[in-house]
Amino acid sequence: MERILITSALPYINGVKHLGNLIGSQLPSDVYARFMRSLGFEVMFICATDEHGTPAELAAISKNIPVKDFCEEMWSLQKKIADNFHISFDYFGRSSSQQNHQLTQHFATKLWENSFIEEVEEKQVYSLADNRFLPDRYITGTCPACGYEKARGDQCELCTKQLEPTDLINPKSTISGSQSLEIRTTKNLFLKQSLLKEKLEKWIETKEGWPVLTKSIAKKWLNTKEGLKDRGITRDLSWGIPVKKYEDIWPGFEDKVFYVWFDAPIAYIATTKEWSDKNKLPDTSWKRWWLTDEGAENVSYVQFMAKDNIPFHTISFPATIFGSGENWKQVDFIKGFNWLLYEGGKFSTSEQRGIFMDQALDLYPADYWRWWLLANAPESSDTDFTWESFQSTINKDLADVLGNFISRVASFSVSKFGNVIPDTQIYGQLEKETIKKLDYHYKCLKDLMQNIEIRKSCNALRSIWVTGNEYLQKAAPWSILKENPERSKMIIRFSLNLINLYSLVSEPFIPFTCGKIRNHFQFSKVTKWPENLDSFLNTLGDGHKICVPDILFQKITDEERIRYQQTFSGISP
Ligand code: B3M
Ligand code: ZN
Repeated sequence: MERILITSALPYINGVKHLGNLIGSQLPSDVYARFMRSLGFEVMFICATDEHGTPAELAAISKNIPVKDFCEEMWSLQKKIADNFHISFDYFGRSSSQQNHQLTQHFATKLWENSFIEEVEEKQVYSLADNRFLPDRYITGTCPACGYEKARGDQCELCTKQLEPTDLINPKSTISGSQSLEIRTTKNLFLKQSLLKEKLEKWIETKEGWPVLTKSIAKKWLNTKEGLKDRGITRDLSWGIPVKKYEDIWPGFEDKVFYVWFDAPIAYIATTKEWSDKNKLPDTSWKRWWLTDEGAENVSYVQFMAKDNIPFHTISFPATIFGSGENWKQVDFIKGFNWLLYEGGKFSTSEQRGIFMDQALDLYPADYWRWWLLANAPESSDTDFTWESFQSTINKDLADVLGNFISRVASFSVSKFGNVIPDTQIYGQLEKETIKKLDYHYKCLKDLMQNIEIRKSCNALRSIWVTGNEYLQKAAPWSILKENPERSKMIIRFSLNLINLYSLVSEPFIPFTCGKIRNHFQFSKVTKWPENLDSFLNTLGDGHKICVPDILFQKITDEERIRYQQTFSGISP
């Protein structure tokens, strides 16, 4: 049987991520991993912090601690937050691991041996005050085209013109503000991905089922000069994976490290090795996921990411793998996401606009956020988080539909029949019709999840919940209690079986609540989703204990909504 390898784009280390980052990769990949596990697939779900590069160095400098310590701290924090959101990684590693050092250097060597790397002399901006080369986006100045004074060295944000740092008028370092900049010559290693154009093109052509968003971005990059330009894969920095190990091949690179986007995707593989090493497993256990001659030919590999990461995953990383000439597993399916906006604008770290993952958990349980984000996942276009939408979605879907059903069934049952379900008659016509409807939505849910259609899956799941409410309303066990107590009990038995079903099929989306429900009602452990709802909905019978659970979902009040709207609107710039 096929095995499923899932990677979530690696969150950058420089700070706590916001809700837009969460729905862009970690959360949808978690739902998919949980779903595939519940179909019985063997799943490997991998993520790690992306730790190298200038932003990490600068964040550490601003906190006045060594970058190594900063990363260590941030890794623990990011891991803790992911755990609190119930993201079920099989392993959450670090791109700075020894495993990634070795593997990145291994790939570079292979690429060199296969003539896909060359040394290139370049002119770059050096800041005397900062004592370092400045990446393009750390240089600001006046845009020669429109006169905007805060244009960055790679692009003017106002008129969107692509720039070279040397185009800027009055350039200065964004780090120190210093204007003592000079142009120095430096040499870097370049990956000659243009040589792999045909191979990449053919490979992408075979990906018929890729989402439109993924494929259109990949094609755009393949077919523009810019896209397949040979890329510098080393930098003049101290924090990163050193190139110097290969000084016999690359003299003069002693003070350079690999570019963060070169080593980050390699960390998907290295993190799986980290998992295997941590668990003291033999190398075969990670290789069977990643090498097609060691078992990975039976792996289906799915990546999750926000749209700005797609070019690196459809062009640069596949080029690295092809260029190595080795049998590494290439991705089979890329699920890309558009942006999540916050109340009509951008999430902004610097302006403290929007909600960050740690803050979110201080306000409401993880499942509230999970449900809203998944039900509104920015799949076909950008979507907007608004407090109004959050309040109404949670209050309606979770409190009124799901939560209310469960508490009504449990309270009625306990108050009329005591703490166990007594022997009841077999299901009647209405129950059979309800099973039919449920079956339809259940099949939709499974199909949609197989295709990783997150929003539509949420709709299907919601329909399953709604079907239960409609059933209960129609069956009205309270109104027939006197004249037909047996039927009333049967309705409750059926409803209790529905709760069992809900807690199973909602698990990928709201796992914490589902765990709570299963515990509370002492539902036995089901590891696999049922083939057939008919028999599953007959699982619980006489003698099954029930008691009334605490309120599962507190409603969000208008007062809360208004208060939080203000709190998170950001500081005025
Ligand atoms: N670190 C995501 C970002 O910060 C980036 C993903 C790397 S995946 C190999 O935009
Ligand atoms: Zn401009």
